[in-house]
Amino acid sequence: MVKKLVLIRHGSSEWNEKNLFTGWVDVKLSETGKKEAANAGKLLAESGIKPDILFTSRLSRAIQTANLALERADRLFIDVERSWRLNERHYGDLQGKNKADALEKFGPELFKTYRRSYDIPPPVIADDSDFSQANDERYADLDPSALPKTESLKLVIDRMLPFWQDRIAKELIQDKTVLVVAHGNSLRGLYKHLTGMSDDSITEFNIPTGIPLVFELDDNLKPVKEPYYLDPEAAAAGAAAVAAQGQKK
Ligand code: DG2
Repeated sequence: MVKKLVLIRHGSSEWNEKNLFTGWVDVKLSETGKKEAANAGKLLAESGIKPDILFTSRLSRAIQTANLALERADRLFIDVERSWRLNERHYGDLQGKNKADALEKFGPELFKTYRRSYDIPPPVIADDSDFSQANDERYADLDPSALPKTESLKLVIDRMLPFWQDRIAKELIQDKTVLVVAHGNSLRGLYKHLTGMSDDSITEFNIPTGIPLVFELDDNLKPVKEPYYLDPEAAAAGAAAVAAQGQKK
């Protein structure tokens, strides 16, 4: 039996709209983002895909998106698990900074390296920064050495894989339809893992907000066909807008 995995990047957040690097900073959905989240639920319902279990990060923008989408799809009853391992990439010292300002400061090459290179993280964030998670109660259960101060995409994949293997893959193997609501970069990491996309190609790959991306997987959790968006046109426009971030204030 083909297994179904649906990935949704949360709807547009207040900081996406202000063009700020967000990472682990816990911002809420914007009004547009709430609409995108409900629309994701509508697309799911229209597709006939019925998630049995939801996995989200511990960040509000993903949780809000999942709730609004499942409400619209009339599936608020399904089981839910949240994990810091699905959190967005920790953006280090860039958290809270404007993307256009960063582009100006670093120049296009270093800006792209920090945003999209596979294994080069941005500078670390200081514990006393307003945007640090060093004393954030929601991570009090983590070993302090596991709490990131910056991350590359590679480091995101490293910390995500144990949760993929222990929890998400386990449910898929039992033929559950799985919904994962997370973030631009944590989902890029999962996409890379599932498709085997190269370190180079992933630098050009962007995920739009609020559009379900469906994987159909075989018994070994390998894609049986290209993953597809439930609204391909909107997804292409959304991905292009993400790629262009930094060019506007
Ligand atoms: C964005 C991604 O994460 O930004 O951390 O700023 O998906 O949680 O809004 P999200 C952030 P880019 O890597 O696309 O700049």
